[in-house]
Amino acid sequence: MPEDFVFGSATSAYQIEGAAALDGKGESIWDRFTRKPGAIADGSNGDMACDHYHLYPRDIALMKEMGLSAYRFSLSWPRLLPEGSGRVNAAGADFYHRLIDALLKAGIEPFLTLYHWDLPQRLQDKGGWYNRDTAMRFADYAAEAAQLFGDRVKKWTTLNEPWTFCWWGHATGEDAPGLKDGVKGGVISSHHALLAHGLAVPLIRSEARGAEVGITLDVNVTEPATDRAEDIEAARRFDGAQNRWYLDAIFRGAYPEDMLDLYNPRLLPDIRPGDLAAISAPIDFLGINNYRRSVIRAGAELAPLSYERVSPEGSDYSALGWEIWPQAIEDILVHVHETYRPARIYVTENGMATAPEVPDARGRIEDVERVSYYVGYLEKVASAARRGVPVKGYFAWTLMDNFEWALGYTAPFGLVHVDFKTQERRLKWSGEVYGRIAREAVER
Ligand code: IFM
Repeated sequence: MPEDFVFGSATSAYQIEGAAALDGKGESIWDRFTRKPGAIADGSNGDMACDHYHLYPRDIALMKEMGLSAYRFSLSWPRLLPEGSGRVNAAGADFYHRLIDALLKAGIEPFLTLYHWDLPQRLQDKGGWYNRDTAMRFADYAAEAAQLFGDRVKKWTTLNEPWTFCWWGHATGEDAPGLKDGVKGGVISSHHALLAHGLAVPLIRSEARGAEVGITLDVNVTEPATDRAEDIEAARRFDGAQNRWYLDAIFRGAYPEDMLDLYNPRLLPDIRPGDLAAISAPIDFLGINNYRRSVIRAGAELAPLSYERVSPEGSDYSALGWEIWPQAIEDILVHVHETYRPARIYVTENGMATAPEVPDARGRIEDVERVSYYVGYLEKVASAARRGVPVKGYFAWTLMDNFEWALGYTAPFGLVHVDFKTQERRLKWSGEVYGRIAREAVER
């Protein structure tokens, strides 16, 4: 990997912090959603999660032991601003001050994400991402956070995966806030989320001097399952909804014409003059989260997107049924670089879920499949770098087993095993190997 390449791990606030109602934290949409019967596979929630709120020094020690040079985490918006705007919760700010200071002391660079899905419930009560005003409230929150932490945090990400939180939260309802409003829900919430991003970028820059600002998108190379015209068209629509809608808006200041035609007029959001200029505010880096490729054929999902995801025969799959296809990460990196030319790219998430794991008789977790997943994908990231993609870092998803949203605690992704009864942490074999790669794979 190039000289300045960073190896890190990533987490998000709701998935690890716990302390859901402690020290003045406000309620988030995930606190509310997890109370809904049947919403979460194992009936669990993030009330305690990894108790990172109290155990963060131990978690930083583990990162240091692995030799990681960066850590990507998110702020809990309602921990900082319990009502979503206005009053700052001093205890919440204090937690993040301590976390950031401890990271810097350990020589680990903080990469801060402002929004990883835990919207303050008070804003949801006013319409959440359907309400244009949420974009303004996000911009205020971003400015406040940049004022508080911008002296020490120099890498800022506005949103994590707008495709996922907008579509699975508002179109299909499997994530919070659980709305099943179909394509219209996905498109309206996406427009307001992108506006929130665009309004926040200049504010973060002016409050956090010298900071680099970006956004993380979950983009996938999309391939038609066959060469039948209807499958090729379905793959184009899916690519338009998941990838081009966000990338074109951010890098070209326009939504893709074919998608505007598809949504027009019934499913279009209220796009006002100046919105796309704000959304396309220049960014310093693009974060890419990638796990698999999307193989698509015509089908019944989310009309008029009307697609179906196909699991190609003969491939290996993770415990979530996601295809293990390392070439996907090289392909998406090269594609985004060639098409949109972001100044820098970070792989802000990549990793693999297994079935729940238990230590063997020697107390070890030899997660061979995860080791080979990381080795395979990292080889392809290196190959993209050799092909000229300005990829500057890689963050394994995830530091430790945690609350995997609607799947609860049934789908561990961690480099570190967590015993959720005792909160004991144990480095897995993948953590050892990833640490070795982090220490040795950079030309210095
Ligand atoms: O756990 C999630 C994360 O919060 C966002 N990206 C995908 C991960 C695995 O599903």
